[in-house]
Amino acid sequence: MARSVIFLWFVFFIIGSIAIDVSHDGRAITIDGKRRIIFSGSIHYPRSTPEMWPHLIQKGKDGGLDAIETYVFWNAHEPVRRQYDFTGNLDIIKFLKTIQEQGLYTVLRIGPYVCAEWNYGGLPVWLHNMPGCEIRTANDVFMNEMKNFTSLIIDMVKQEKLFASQGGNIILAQIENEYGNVMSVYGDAGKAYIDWCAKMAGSFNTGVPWIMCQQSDAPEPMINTCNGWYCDSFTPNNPNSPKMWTENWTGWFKNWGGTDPHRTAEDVAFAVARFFQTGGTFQNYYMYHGGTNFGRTAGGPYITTSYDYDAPLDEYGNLAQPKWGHLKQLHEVLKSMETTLTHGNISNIDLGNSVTATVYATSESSSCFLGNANTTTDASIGFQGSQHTVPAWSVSILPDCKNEAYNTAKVNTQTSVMVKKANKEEQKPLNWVWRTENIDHLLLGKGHVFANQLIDQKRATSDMSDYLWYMTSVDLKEDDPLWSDNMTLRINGTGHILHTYINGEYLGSKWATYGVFNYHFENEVKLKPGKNIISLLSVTVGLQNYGAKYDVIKSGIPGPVELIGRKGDERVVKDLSSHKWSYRVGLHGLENKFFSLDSPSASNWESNDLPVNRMMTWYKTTFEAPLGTDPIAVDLLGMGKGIAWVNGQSLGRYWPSSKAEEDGCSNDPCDYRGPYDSNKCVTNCGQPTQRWYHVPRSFIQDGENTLILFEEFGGNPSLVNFKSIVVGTICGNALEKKSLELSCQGHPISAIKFASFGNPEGTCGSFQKGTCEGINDALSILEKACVGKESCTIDVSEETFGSTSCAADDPRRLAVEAICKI
Ligand SMILES: *[C@@H]1O[C@H](CO)[C@@H](O)[C@H](O)[C@H]1NC(C)=O
Ligand SMILES: *[C@@H]1O[C@H](CO)[C@@H](O)[C@H](O)[C@H]1NC(C)=O
Ligand SMILES: *[C@@H]1O[C@H](CO)[C@@H](O)[C@H](O)[C@H]1NC(C)=O
Ligand SMILES: *[C@@H]1O[C@H](CO)[C@@H](O)[C@H](O)[C@H]1NC(C)=O
Ligand SMILES: *[C@@H]1O[C@H](CO)[C@@H](O)[C@H](O)[C@H]1NC(C)=O
Ligand SMILES: CC(=O)N[C@H]1CO[C@H](CO)[C@@H](O)[C@@H]1O
Repeated sequence: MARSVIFLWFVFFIIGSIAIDVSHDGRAITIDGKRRIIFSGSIHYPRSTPEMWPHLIQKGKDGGLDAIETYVFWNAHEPVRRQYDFTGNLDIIKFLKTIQEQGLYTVLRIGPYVCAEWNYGGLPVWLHNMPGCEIRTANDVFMNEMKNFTSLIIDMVKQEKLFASQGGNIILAQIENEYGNVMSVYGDAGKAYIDWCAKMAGSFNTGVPWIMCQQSDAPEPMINTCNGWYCDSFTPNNPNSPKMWTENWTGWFKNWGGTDPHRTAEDVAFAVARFFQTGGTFQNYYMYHGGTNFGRTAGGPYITTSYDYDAPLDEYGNLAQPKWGHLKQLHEVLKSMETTLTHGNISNIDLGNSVTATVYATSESSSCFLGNANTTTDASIGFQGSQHTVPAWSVSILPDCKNEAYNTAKVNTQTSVMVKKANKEEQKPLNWVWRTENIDHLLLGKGHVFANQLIDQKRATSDMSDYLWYMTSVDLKEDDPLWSDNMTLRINGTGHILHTYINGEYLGSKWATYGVFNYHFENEVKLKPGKNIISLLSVTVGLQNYGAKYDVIKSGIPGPVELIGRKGDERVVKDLSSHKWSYRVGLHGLENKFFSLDSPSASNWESNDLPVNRMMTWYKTTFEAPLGTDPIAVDLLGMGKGIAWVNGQSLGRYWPSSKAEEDGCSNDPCDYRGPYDSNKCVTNCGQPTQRWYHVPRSFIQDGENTLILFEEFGGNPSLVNFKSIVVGTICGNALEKKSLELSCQGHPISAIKFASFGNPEGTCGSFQKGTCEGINDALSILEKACVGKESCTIDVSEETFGSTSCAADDPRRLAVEAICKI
């Protein structure tokens, strides 16, 4: 017994440490000498929870991914210089091991600049505040810190033997990120910096190739890679580098005031298929699971708390169908062609009107693509003895060059319509208690720090809080040239949000919007003779994460702050910018952890006279969590803007009073044809930008739970409620000869609402019978096969549904709408 245990341990030890050789040639990444097609998907560990990781990664694996890609988030791990946090959802080693346990590879994009709509692009603000530091250029202070953090991560990973060269699963690593987009602004120092990055990365001896994305001059042996919505026309800068796509944007992110972006499954599949048609061999979905910007991690400014990204897995971790399934089928087909795609001779045949055939031929077999990039016209192509219809903006894949195994525009996967389900216990309204955010001493102008200038908010707060008070006083005599009955306070701010108070009275607020860097606050003020106190609360909503020298873009109030007096036509302007200003970082309630259940001041809440629409107010309630395992969201409709916590854990910023722009949505179904951009196929116009906030199951306990809200703008909590997110309806619309899988993702199918085999019309929710139909009763066939089951698979064929009178050239389809039991 003992001996066999030792023996097993020995075998495990040997297997566990067998080095995997990762290299590349001009065609592909090679793993142990074999050229590979690699599908990868981005999942950022801090945007979910350790409890969610195994499920997300499993769903990626089921969807046909070979690898998970993540950035490393420096400012999360080192919030204060040399003080590290690798706990909870920042436990990167645990995340990497979870990927390894599922048998997938990892692509580790260390950056450490990451962009990613992440606060300040992932760089710590203390770095910006270090004397003499210049970020992302040949600057010793910066490079020393970057090297220090990068070495730390590499050491941690090596310690756990996670690089493929050590027997682990990390096959590629990335240094810097999209620097090529901004490098010219940095001049020669930029070039020196990127060369230094390459040299430093090489010096780590990780034994795996390094990549640089969007870096057309990536120095050897770095592989330069492409990011974008399409990368078919990308060519690496070295014939020995394979064609790799590190960011295929599966959708887009959302900003406060913006609409919900959607990128169709057909268009994502088209982009991927074209990439492989044109010689690509490594492809990563950005994002595969977008997730949630918990706490203060959202970048921007003005990136929302939800980072759903319209990715194949939605924010809550559910399969976003049909995207997930349509891509899974694409991966299967391309994988079946791995040998021809990575070894075959490539020949292209231009068929005109933007139609191209591509043949990958080895001596044993060949595989073909028929790509139609024409945005409006379907193509009818006679190719190698058979006839093919290739819809506009689609690619047909013919693994044997004869039979179409997949077309990017023909979706044979179910569509899932998600619903929010109320739970029984929660029908009764929540009981709220409240307390005031105490700002009295700030309205009196009493801060902690003084300066005779306006300080950049990043510098004053080191980004430890969204909130910074700027306070000053103005002594006015009635004979002051400024004095008049009609005075104005004018402030040039970058915000992102400003609340102003004069002599203890609220005066007004102002904020900019996404993509706009400045606002001008201008309000009439009533001043009094003698001392007047001006208190300004400046609030950041995620620091800039992108652009050349994005790091020095000012936050807070750069000034000028001016008082303007008017006497008749005469204007007197008094600039207060270099007055004596006093500062205070943060809020009283945040400092005293009102959101924490074990804070010493946790008991001082009031239950009477619940205020509504009152600024600077804390609210607290208890709730029973919805039972079961379905994901949970809290509806914050009615609230203004603030921060939400469940059982002391931050859900992130909320801002339901921010409405998405009115224009840009259309009632017409989204046309997948033509180049995508983030303004295409948007929804949610005129609605709250984000009304629902993810409450991870792991934040919840059995029995009573606590929700605490800090309301900055003023809101009404009476509508707040919790729901679980489940699949409500599923629709299928599959072509003959395909098999259609229907699944309610963890719940049984309770009824079939519609089923027809033939030429049914309409879309999910409005299917109608067409002019021809199979003679067997499709509805009862589906009922028999599916009702009561969690999933079922239907063979879409005449054998199943009987003969039809459909015209021979009219492709027959099965349309189904089924209801899930929720
Ligand atoms: C990082 O800097 C600290 C000093 O601040 C030093 O002790 C440590 O060795 C450095 N780490 C590396 C990997 O250079
Ligand atoms: C698309 O097809 C139409 C009709 O054949 C043709 O007129 C047009 O030039 C094509 N467009 C492109 C970009 O090839
Ligand atoms: C690929 O092309 C080369 C050069 O034209 C030729 O020598 C080789 O035999 C071809 N291989 C196959 C499998 O067709
Ligand atoms: C104060 O001056 C502004 C700017 O000239 C003007 O628009 C406003 O009507 C004036 N208000 C009063 C009360 O006179
Ligand atoms: C307002 O502040 C921004 C950012 O510092 C600056 O670029 C701009 O010139 C200022 N505007 C005025 C009117 O001073
Ligand atoms: C150039 C650019 O915007 N790059 C970004 C592309 O995609 C995501 C946006 O979601 C960013 O993380 C990239 O850095």
